[in-house]
Amino acid sequence: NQTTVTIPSQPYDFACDLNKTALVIIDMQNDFCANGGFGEMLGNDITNTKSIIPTIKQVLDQFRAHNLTVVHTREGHEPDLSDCPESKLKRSKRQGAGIGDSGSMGRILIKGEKGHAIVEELTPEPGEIVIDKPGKGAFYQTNLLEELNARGIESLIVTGVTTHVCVHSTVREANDRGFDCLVLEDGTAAFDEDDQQAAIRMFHQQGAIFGWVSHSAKLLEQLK
Ligand code: TIU
Repeated sequence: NQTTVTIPSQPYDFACDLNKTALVIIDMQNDFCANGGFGEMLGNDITNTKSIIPTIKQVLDQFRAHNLTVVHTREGHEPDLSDCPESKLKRSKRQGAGIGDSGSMGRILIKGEKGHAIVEELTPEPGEIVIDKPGKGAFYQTNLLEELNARGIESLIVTGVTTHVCVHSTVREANDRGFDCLVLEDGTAAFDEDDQQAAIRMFHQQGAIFGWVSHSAKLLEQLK
């Protein structure tokens, strides 16, 4: 039962079998997308990261309607910070509010706290894969590769935040593991528009060096 679709993309059309494709939603957590979260406490403007929630929801709804594979990731650490490298912790503290410190949504980037939770609109449903990751890339110290291999997944449609940090790290890791990645430009965001533009260009330059870039409408056209 093969359902191959072709999605107009940069630098050229992206083709995939939807039954071997997963929607990956990276770190759409309150800490990065909600007022009062870590992102905002660090002085970032969360307008852009918050604005992509409805776009991702539209794509998620279609993946759910077609019973396709969905992966959600969350960046975060154990309450005792045993899975947080000292180097990451030290650098986070230099910004004012650090990992594990208390904020208006509980302890920053700590599992179980409100800030760590995925924004309400995109709450995972039973049967969807939820990956808790201590790093920026979703493959590092997680079972994501095993989960994808178990389902025969070969291609990833990637969304989430932030484009230049966790989305980039994850797409680069996925490339080295043999996955084809399509990034949705309007389904990803960085706090800063220059970072967004640069990150998007880096995916598809040099003949899709890390993958393809398209827009949600072009994907949704194929999921009707
Ligand atoms: N999810 C993710 O991108 N984590 C970050 O720390 N991003 C920043 O842009 N800082």
